[in-house]
Amino acid sequence: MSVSGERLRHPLAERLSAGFEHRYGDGFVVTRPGGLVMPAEFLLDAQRIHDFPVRQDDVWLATFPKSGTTWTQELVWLLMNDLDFETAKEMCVTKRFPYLESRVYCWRQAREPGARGGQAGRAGHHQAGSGPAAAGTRLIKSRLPPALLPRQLWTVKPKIIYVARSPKDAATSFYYHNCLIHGLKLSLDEFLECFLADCVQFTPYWTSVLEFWKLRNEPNILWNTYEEMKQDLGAVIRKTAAFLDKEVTEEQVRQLEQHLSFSSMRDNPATNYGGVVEAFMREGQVGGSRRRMSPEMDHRFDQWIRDHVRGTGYSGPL
Ligand code: PPS
Repeated sequence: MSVSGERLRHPLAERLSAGFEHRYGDGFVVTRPGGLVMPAEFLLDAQRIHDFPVRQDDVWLATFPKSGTTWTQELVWLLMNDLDFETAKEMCVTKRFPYLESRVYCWRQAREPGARGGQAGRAGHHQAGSGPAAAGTRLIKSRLPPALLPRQLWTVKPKIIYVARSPKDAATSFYYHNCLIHGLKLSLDEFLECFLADCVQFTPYWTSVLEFWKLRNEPNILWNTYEEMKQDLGAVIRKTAAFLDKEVTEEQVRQLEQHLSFSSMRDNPATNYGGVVEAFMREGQVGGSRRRMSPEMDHRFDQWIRDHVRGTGYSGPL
């Protein structure tokens, strides 16, 4: 199937794109298939991603943005690398565990002749993009929904971990991420209004979450949540290790819990994107968003959640 897209023509999408100081000047598109809102540049790469060769021994991580991806990457990388804490602290997580569609975020640099992509883009191409010839288990993260992910995922069936997070917290975290990294100049409520209207990159939120929810009982899929990780990290470590066919002792679980605590990851440049952005690790709380958005927006979010969850049987984080 070929991937295409159409310009997203919505006043809130125009407002959002104008609110970015140094990104998304070309506006947003809605993809077909998938109905995903992405920066227009994504279409230059979408087919290559959809045709990306998958291997049986890959481990994939899929999430909606700001749902605990980095936290899970660090856990999975350590489980797959004999708990090599030393290397984990020396090398940025994005180099160890590349991001499939990273070139979208480095596209402007990448398409200029002779220009070098950003750190994530180089890592993505060097490792995730190196195709079937490269040796060893590949760890690959993506924020794309099933319809846009490499189609071989559904026939080759490697292990896939999905991490869900409450939409209010993910959306609020995404707002601060966009302000910090992409120079967004809107208020939180203005951004959330765009989010609820599916005008923000990587929305609709529900496409990602509900489609993976339906797949959660497949033997090659593990469904985790940010909220579970906050509540009982040890249990998520054990569950994830079992899924990856790795044995961990209780002492190792304790070491992992220590390494993966919010304060350790915040103080660790390899997980806090040290030298690239300030304060990637922002707050690390469950429910913190309700204190930040207005009561009206909180109310609108509740209604929006009810409307989308009704009839789906969804019991993930809300
Ligand atoms: S991204 O950019 O999509 O890859 O972001 P992602 O890693 O998915 O999510 C970032 C949020 O996860 C929080 N985080 C943690 N919380 C608790 N404990 C640990 N160890 C941890 N690691 C990352 C991070 O702070 C972001 O959430 P907010 O709410 O913004 O603090």
